[in-house]
Amino acid sequence: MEFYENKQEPEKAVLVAVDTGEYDCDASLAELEELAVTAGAQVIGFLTQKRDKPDNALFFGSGRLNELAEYCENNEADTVIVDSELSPTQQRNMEDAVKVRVIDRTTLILDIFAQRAVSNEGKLQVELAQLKYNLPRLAGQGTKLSRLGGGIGTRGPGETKLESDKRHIRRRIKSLENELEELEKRRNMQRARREKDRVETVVIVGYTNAGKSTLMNRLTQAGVLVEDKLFATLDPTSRALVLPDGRKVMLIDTVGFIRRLPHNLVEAFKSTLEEAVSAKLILNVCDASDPECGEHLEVTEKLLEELGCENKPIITVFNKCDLPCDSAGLRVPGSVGISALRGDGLDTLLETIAKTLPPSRARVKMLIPYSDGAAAAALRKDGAVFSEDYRADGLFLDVTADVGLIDRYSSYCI
Ligand SMILES: Nc1nc2c(ncn2[C@@H]2O[C@H](COP(=O)(O)OP(=O)(O)OP(=O)(O)O)[C@@H](O)[C@H]2O)c(=O)[nH]1
Ligand SMILES: [Mg+2]
Repeated sequence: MEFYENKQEPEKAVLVAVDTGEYDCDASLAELEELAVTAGAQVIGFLTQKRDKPDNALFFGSGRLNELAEYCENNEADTVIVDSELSPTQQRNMEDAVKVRVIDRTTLILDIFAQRAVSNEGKLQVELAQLKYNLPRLAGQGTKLSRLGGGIGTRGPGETKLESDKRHIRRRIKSLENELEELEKRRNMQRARREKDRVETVVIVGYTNAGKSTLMNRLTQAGVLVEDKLFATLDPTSRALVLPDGRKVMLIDTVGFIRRLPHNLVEAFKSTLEEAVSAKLILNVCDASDPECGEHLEVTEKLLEELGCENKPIITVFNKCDLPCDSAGLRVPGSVGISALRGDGLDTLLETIAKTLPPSRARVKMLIPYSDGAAAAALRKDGAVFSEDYRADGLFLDVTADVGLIDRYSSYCI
């Protein structure tokens, strides 16, 4: 078990990137730094190189790579973290040159997920993603470097340290897939039951650290863990929420998104993300105080599209409005500004949810006084009556009808 224990000293990491001009390299590196710190590293330096694309064999040009090796030696770096996905060859060559462990952005994100997984399903999903990512990268490993023991990228939720035997890994992948399939079946059954009971779901999605869990807690007292760290939430939490029009919905908090989210992770978390797909309404929460807010919204929208949610109603929620915000250029129709921390704007948000959520029906039991013939007539006409009974104190109805109609006669509900 000591394989997973953090060393006393934080790992000293150097962050590196090739600036191809494809995206804002500095912003991406700043995010990589947050990821590295979240994973427990201490960032001691940065090194970038402008190139059309990373070198196929070495990632950097050879001159720059030598500089990196020197920097690592002089500053006693433990790890180099690369802000893109490395091919197995690039990783091997870089490690040979810099003589410390080299990991890429995907491995780093997977490592954070591995540390944060709580539920059984979450752990299985992360382990599956890690094994699938590592499998093609094993050739040539088992060298001195990969035997250095723990550290970022080697932690996993499985029972053993991340395996290095391909045959064993393939077997484990198969068995994880089977287990996850079983869990997904159970999840689908729960969802089917909710749909049968006509419980509508509203899902909170958005970039990591946007304040999704804070909003969830504000609205439902769910007590979800909130942290100023990336990927505090992995497992979905759902709680009942009563809207201003009296409708009861299920609110779901989900795992956060990030740009260039590892594909394996999206795959592995598909069943969790299905919650978003099956929801009636999506709240896309973003951090309005973050200069990258527009980009974050785009990333989330693109991932939602990939999941097949493009035709669902979405409310864009600009959170952290208590902080100085410069999202003036980001006028999104129908959006709402809130501070989940202070509670500002929540009434407007709830009203917007009620307005946007398609009208729904509910099944209720009523006792209607014989004096109110109009109520009985309306419910019989527009609702679906399961059973009725002429009782001493009124007409008993077991009926499914629009919530608006039920609301009108809510005093008769029993
Ligand atoms: N100033 C301010 N801070 C906020 C607000 N809402 C959330 N935060 C802070 O933002 C940080 C992240 O909040 P979370 O609720 O954990 O964010 P999340 O979107 O659930 O993050 P992940 O689960 O990691 O994806 C915490 O430090 C919160 O206290 C807000 O309205 N204003
Ligand atoms: Mg959260």
